[in-house]
Formats: sequence, structure tokens, C-alpha cells
Amino acid sequence: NKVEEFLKLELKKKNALLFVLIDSEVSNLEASSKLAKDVEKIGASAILVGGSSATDQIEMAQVVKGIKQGIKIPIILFPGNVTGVVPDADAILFSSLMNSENPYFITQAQALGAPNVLKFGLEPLPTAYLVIGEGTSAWFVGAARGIPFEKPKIAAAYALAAQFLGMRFVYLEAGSGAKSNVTPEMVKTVRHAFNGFLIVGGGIKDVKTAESLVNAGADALVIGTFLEKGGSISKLEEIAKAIQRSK
Ligand code: 1GP
Repeated sequence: NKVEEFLKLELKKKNALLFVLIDSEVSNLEASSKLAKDVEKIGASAILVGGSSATDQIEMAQVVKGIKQGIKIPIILFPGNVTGVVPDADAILFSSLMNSENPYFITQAQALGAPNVLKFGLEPLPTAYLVIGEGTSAWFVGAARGIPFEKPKIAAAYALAAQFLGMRFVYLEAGSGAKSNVTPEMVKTVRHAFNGFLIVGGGIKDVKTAESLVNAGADALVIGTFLEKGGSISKLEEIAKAIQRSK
């Protein structure tokens, strides 16, 4: 459990961690490699590669292999489907979209993808992936019955169920580029119910929001769109610094 141990060690040193999401279909190999190096320098703890719109497995494999050479922090796959399982990454958010209405995204894609996770030697991080709100790609593609933003207790009930099922990670996902991020109140309520590693992402792009989510109990924040839309590394560094120290 190398990556899981690494993340736990990181959490002993920092209050919360920054994960940067690279969508292999948005940035090309060269841009992705540079981005990965830059965000490692400013203190990101892991690079996630994937997303619900990334379906070109060949391109993703090339991007993963390419970035791997330039960085020391782990590459964690963030698959939207079986096509998100590629070689050369360190780990994979082996996720069940627990609030999907389609059993494919709860257990079937997992069964189809598992043999390759083993074959490629990827460390599976057992993750409950919970889609909050509506209207995003993750919500649509994953056929999610989005948990309303103002219903934190429902998210907490899913997180508790995830814990009882043995999952060690919960990912509260507002969706890439979401207009509103998951509320600190929801994070707090889930934190109360769930003992494992709590990831929060979707629509996070400023220091204040990031701090409030970390203060509410998030262990890691995922940021993708902010950089895709031209956000600066120095601003991301401010976010990284703020969440690593705030408590
Ligand atoms: C999406 O949670 C991640 O899956 C990141 O969201 O792209 O909005 O930063 P953003």
C-alpha cells in the first residue's frame, strides 16, 4: 500500500493535501508534463489523471507515461470508465459511483476493469465516489441521482455505508467545472460520519473556498478546471499553502 501510506504520511506533515487533476484530452503530453512538474514544485501531493470525459485510452496511457518520468509524487488514475485503466500509474481511485442509478457504474465497470488493475500493478484505493448536485459531466455520464447540495445527511449516510463496506476513501464530487462547490457544511457532516480519507472536488478555484473545505474536515482537495482555464501556478501555490497550514 505504498501510495496510501504516502498519503497518510503527507497528512501527518500537512493539514490537507492538494491533488491536481489532469484531463489527458484537454492538455497534450508536453503541456501535461510541464504542468505536473510545476504543481509538484508548489507542493501538490499527487496528480490525478482521468475524468468522465477522458475516453481515449491510448492517449491517456501516453500522458501517464510521459508525466511519470518528470515527477516523484504519485500518479493516481481517476477513471470515468474501464478505459481509464492504463499502465505506468502508481495507483487508481478504484471507485464505485454509489449514487448512480445504473449498476454498471456501481459494480460492473469495476469487474471489467479489475483484471487490468492487477495486470498493470496499480494500487487500488477503494473509493466511494459520490456525485453531489446535477448538470455536470460526472452527473450525466455516471447516471447519478445527484445528492442535493443542501442534504449533507444523505451524503453522510452514503459515506458511513462506504465505511461499513470497507472503503477507505470517500470522494465528494460536485463535478468538474461545477458552478458551486460542495458546501463546508456537507464536508463537516460527512467528516463526522466517516473515518477514512476524505477527498473533495469540483468548482474549487480560490483560497477562501479551499480553506473553508479543509477547515470543515477535507483531507484532500482536487483542482482541475482552474488550471485548464488558465489559472496561474502562483495562485494555485497560494491555495496549496493555505490548505496545508490551515486547521
Ligand atoms: C473533477 O473534482 C474534480 O472531477 C475537479 O474539479 O475541474 O472543477 O477543479 P474542477
